[in-house]
Amino acid sequence: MTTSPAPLAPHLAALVRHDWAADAILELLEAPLLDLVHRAQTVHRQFHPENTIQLASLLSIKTGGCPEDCKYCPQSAHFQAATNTVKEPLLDVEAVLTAARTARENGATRFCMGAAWRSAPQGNPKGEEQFSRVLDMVRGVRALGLEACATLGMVTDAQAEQLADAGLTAYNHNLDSGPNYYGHIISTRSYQDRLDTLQRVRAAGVTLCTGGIIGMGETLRDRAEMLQVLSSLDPHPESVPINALVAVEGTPLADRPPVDPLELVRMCAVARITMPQTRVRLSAGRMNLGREAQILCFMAGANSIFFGEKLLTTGNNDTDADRDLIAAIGARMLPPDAVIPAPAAA
Ligand code: SAM
Ligand code: DTB
Ligand code: SF4
Repeated sequence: MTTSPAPLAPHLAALVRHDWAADAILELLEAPLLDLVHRAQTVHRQFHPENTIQLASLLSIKTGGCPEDCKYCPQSAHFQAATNTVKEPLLDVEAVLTAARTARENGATRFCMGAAWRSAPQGNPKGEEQFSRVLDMVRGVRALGLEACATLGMVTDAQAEQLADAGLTAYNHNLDSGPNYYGHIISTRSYQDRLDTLQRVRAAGVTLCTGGIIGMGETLRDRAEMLQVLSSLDPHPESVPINALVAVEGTPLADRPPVDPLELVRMCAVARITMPQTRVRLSAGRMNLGREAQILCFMAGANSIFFGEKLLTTGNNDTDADRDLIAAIGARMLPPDAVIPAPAAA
């Protein structure tokens, strides 16, 4: 049975808006940093338990050979000859569940499975077998008491419903950038394709995890426009990953300069202000941040990180260092009983 959340008090409901203008968001992105962080933290404390950080673990369940041409991505077949990515077919269910058990033992409450597909497989016996394997992975991860997230590219209505029936908590499908910059980064699908998939997943009753990447050469306005689109979704995405580009050798964006950590702080803060109830996840690029910059991101409203020494194909922060950081600021990991309940009556 799905339980609807209690209605918000009027003063809080007024903060949850779907009509943010890109200009107003741009003004926030340009505001004095301390004002911005103060405002974001004020919003944060009205909607979220303080000092609590969710750990999400990632696993690449199918690696490389993707037909899309996302210029940042080491898994695109267009650039793979020049990157060091090793292609891996879809993993077995048991291998995935072993990784999920380890993630749970380490304190993760969400387990995210990423596949380098343009769209989830279907339409022939091999595709059907692969998709049903993914459904088994989802059931297995949920049976461990973890939130299950999957990112498989585009899905049909029927696939979204099957994922919901299997108990999938969240579907990750990033908008990556603002609608006007998107075409500079990806040519093999449109922004509208992304929005359509999000709509299908939402209609099936699965929560949305959708965010973007900074540091790809976009302007501040492009970032504002991305946050405008995200905050116009009604309801807001339940989780928004904020990634800084991991500039991978062999990809067209390999030479992009590193993102200034304060830019990530600003993005987290503005995501928090414009989407007060959302889990804001400080995602890729965290290895380039010192402890203080990460703490500023938490001050700004980030309340989740990817935990584990690997993202999909690239490295992530050392797990002991992450545990020490959480302990040093007196925070706690989101407890297992705060896991989002199964979305549909499975
Ligand atoms: N193929 C599926 C898709 O694109 O939705 C799922 C996997 S894809 C690798 C998931 C997300 O990872 C992308 O949407 C992008 O936002 C992020 N990502 C990929 N490579 C990245 C990089 N080098 N730096 C930062 N984020 C990256
Ligand atoms: C998201 O927004 N970031 C994660 C997750 N969702 C799937 C992926 C980051 C990938 C970074 C590059 C890599 O490791 O291949
Ligand atoms: Fe990489 Fe996903 Fe783009 Fe494929 S669709 S190239 S896996 S980001």
